[in-house]
Amino acid sequence: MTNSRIAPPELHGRIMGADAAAALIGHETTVGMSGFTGSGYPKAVPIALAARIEAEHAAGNPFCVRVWTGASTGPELDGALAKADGIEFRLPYNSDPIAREKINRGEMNYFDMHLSQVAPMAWQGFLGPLDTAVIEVTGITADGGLIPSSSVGNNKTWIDRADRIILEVNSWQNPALEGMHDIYYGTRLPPDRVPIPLVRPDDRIGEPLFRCDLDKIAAIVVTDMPDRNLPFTPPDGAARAIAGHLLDFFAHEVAVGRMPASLLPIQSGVGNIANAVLTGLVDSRFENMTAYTEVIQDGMLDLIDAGKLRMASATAFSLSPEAALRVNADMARYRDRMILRPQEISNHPELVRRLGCIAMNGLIEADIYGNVNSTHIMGSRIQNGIGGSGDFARNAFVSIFMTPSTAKGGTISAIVPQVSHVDHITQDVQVLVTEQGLADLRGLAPKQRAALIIEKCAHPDFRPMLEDYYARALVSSYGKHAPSLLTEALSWHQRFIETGSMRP
Ligand code: 0RQ
Repeated sequence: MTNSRIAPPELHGRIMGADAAAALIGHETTVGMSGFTGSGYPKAVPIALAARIEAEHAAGNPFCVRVWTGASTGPELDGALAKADGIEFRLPYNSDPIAREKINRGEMNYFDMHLSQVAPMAWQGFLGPLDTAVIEVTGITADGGLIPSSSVGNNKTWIDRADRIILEVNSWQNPALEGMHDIYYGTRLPPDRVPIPLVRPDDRIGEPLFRCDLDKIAAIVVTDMPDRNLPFTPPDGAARAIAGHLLDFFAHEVAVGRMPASLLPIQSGVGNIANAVLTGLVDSRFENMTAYTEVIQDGMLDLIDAGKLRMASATAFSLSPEAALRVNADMARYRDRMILRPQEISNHPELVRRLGCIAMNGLIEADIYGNVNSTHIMGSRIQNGIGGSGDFARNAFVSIFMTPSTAKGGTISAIVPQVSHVDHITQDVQVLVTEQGLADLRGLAPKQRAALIIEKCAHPDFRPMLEDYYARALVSSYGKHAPSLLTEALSWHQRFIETGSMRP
């Protein structure tokens, strides 16, 4: 079989169907797959593997695999394998609803990690060996380089570490992707680490292709399937209000000379609110902006098209189906404005600190002292995972968290006496924004933070309850540095679990 995207003739004999490729994957082995959000994940082999697992289970045979990826993936990977009860262990991030249910029922082990740390931890070795890499690529060049797809994620590490490689060559991906990527091969483990030579978001420090030992390629599967991301919902009133508060904040930071008129490199987290903020920037006065972030969403395309965003560095696209078609149809033009890098570089703490990123991430709840819970609903049900939010929040020039002030139809306050799970400690949360207002917490002591967060961020329906709690904590708390009534602090969550509402 031949395929114009697979240039080396010696590889043509390894082209096979997805079922034959999936048959190479063994029970209880570890599979490192490509994929970061709904971009660049393998689409045929995981489905074939899920069918094989279902057949094995029907025959009474146990079959499961350990799955490592870049981050979340699409339904053909996480959804199909979780539905087949085929995933025994998963890292480093999940947003698939079927997998989420299995995790929250205690049926799937999930190691939720800082995304910058996945590759270094894989190299440290304690995650165990990597048996098979299943990687989507755009093509294979004559000299054996792999042209990356619409996400880079941990692919470099999986290709280097796996004993055996299965490639999916997806002709849906535009060949003009070649040249957009920057694959850096200079990372080392201590004590051999050296500075990463990136000082501006648009620096290229690596190579456009993955290096690959062709002898390790066991199978090549040819596909023609689109990336699948969920569409963004149009910004609602709350999202527009949050965007408005942030634009005022940026204007203030520029006016007082803390940020240049082009701002600092933007990092924008996942979700509709983050996308709405980017959309808000389209009509702002800021020009010549850059992004140093994890994913390129629809809002960033709008900023590029409006001539506001000079360039965006990320590890993946995270585009709605409509925006993915838009990029795919005009890839050669976008290629000059975007760089996709390994996630250990897109999220690297050294680089985030050096560049001075403006980190903007979503949250589930924040408490009156500014601790943030990004992951666990009512303290124990995981929603997605910490993702890259920790990589950026701790190291940013300014770390912003944003949320509507209520959730679930107003039954839940996003501002609570005490978060039920902590992902980001107060020291990593410098600005908190809801549709009600923005609390600039920089330089404030705990009691000052509490007063400001309640005043600026809480919903008016919940503000009196928070004021009452805080006033009593000021009197009765064991210590008066960060006053807390320990037994009462989490009673709001318990009330929700018991009655379906935090309201009394
Ligand atoms: O659940 O769908 O069942 O109704 O949580 O909430 O409002 O859709 O919010 O899409 O902005 O996601 C923190 C999850 C916010 C996201 C989180 C319920 C709510 C809904 C989702 P339903 P929304 P968003 C990396 C950036 C961690 C990873 C990260 C996230 C569901 O931002 O995963 O930051 N962050 N990566 O109803 C109970 C509350 C709730 C609540 C929301 N207080 N209590 N349920 N929900 N608030 C860096 C990059 O560069 C990408």
